[in-house]
Amino acid sequence: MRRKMHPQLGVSSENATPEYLQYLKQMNVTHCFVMFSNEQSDYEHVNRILERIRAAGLTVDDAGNSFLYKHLSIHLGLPDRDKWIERYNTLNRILGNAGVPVGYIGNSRVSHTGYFADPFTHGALGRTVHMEEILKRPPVIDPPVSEEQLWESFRYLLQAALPAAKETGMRLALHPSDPPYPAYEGYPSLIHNSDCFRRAIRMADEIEPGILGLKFCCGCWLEGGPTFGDILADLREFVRAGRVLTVHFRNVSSPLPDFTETLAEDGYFDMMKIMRVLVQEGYDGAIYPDHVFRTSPETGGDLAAFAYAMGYLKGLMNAACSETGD
Ligand SMILES: [Mn+2]
Repeated sequence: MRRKMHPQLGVSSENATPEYLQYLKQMNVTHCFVMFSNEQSDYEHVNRILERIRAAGLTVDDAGNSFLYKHLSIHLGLPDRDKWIERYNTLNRILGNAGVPVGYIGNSRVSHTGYFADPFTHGALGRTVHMEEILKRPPVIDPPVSEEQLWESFRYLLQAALPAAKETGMRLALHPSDPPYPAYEGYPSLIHNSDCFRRAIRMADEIEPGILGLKFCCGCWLEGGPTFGDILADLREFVRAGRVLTVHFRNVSSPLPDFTETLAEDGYFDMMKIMRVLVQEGYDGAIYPDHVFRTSPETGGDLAAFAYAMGYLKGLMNAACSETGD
């Protein structure tokens, strides 16, 4: 039997409790990522939390601090960016030295119109995007940043981040812009189609080859639809190139301009096709259900929503493996 991909769920520096770690164990989830808060991103806290998670039998695939790696000063090249890049790199060094093989890099903007119950959510609240509404929003920055300025800021970040990651053998995973629309809220999106990913990899490889990889977010690919790329062909290409560091396994109601996130089983794409590509290509990295509905705390809330999504993901994974005799 070939080594399978491993489903993962998230642990935060706040919820790394014995109860939560046991919940993961009881679902036979053996891998996780860890999100650190600003208060707990120093050497002592990071190592203490990683030890606690590992002592519970979990393997940490990837980790970071979303305040730092998503910092707008870094992405838009604002005057104070060096301070934030330094803090970001310090955390990556701590994580890399602690044996975390994958950190995060840049760009992961996430916007939405709101969380609503609609025919796609079965009464739960689902993340919804109406592009027309988002495009009416005022710019968050003045003067606006051009696409070339954004890419130059990304190159500047890569020049600092890649050598630091290389020191500890860490790789860095880049997520698409969400929604993957070329520009909104006053600045462009770095990754709004699969060619943007190819450009980012070329740029990174000129600085330090092989370190930049992808959070292959099926959700973003499907939000963009054909405008983003051919999800199955792109997935095959990036897996074969060894660039997929984690997969976000998520479905939506339709491509842009309007979508709601759905259960994996009833969005517009057949998620089994994605699973088959991953199994056929021998993908052995992390796979994560990504976003879930907001449901009532009285009936389990996030824990129930993630348990359902994880069970479904594992069912498809095992079905795809049996098809290929794995
Ligand atoms: Mn994602």
